[in-house]
Amino acid sequence: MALQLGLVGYPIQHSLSPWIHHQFMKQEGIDGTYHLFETTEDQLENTFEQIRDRGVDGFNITVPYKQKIMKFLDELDEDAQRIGAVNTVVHQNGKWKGYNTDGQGYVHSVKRSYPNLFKEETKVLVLGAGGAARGIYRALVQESFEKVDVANRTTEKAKELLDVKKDHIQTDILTYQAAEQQLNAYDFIVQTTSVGMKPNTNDQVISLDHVKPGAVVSDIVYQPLMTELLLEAKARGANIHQGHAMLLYQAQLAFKIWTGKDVDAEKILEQLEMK
Ligand code: SKM
Repeated sequence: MALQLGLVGYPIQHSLSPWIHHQFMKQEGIDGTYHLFETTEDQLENTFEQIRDRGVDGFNITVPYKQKIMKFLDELDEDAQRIGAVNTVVHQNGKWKGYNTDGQGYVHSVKRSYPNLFKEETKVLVLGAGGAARGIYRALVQESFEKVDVANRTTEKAKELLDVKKDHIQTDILTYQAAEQQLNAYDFIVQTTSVGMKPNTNDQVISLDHVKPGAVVSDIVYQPLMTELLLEAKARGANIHQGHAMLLYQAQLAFKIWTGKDVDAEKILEQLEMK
């Protein structure tokens, strides 16, 4: 039987996940399809039923449903439970089990380009507190950093992230305005929201007036690859980290969950960059 995979979210027509997973299937000689299940929130339950009826083997979930999908699942992997957000679901032994591969995929993508960032004294700022932020923050606090701050439009929402914090890590919760003012305190700034994604490519979550030259500014948005935020970062002498590598490595981990196969992701990184 052909493998059936897919993506649930809104909007998702821009997604490069179908391309990535079709490359992985080709590499492994697996016959299959990665569908797009674009859905509004009031149709989410119907979409899940459709996925069940079609005999889908596994799917990814993206904005804005990484938390909302959880109530439809039978089981959660320990890390996904802790994070409180799911981006990968597998159908196994008649049960739907949720995982989160965002954080690990993200950290791997940054380590590849900026291995020297991963030390105690690097001051980290996470922008956003949604589903992707939860996975990324959780992965970052497991690294060697001493301080990982979080800024969000509403600080109430950002405080919810603290339940995945590790004891030895310090985290200040800030508004975006406060973060803008003290931006030169950070060496590594991670943009985790969908602000700036197509079609709203002029949007930018914060201004980088006070960014420290030489800091690394990372954006998980990959459509476009060069967001307004990254353009400003570059113009101000910061280093940039683009979103496509995270997409690739979270997909590699998801593919392993679905098929048990270790695919070679490096092989398609350059092609992905050209997409
Ligand atoms: O977590 C990932 C998701 O698995 C796929 C995706 C996409 O295709 O744009 C984005 C991220 O949310």
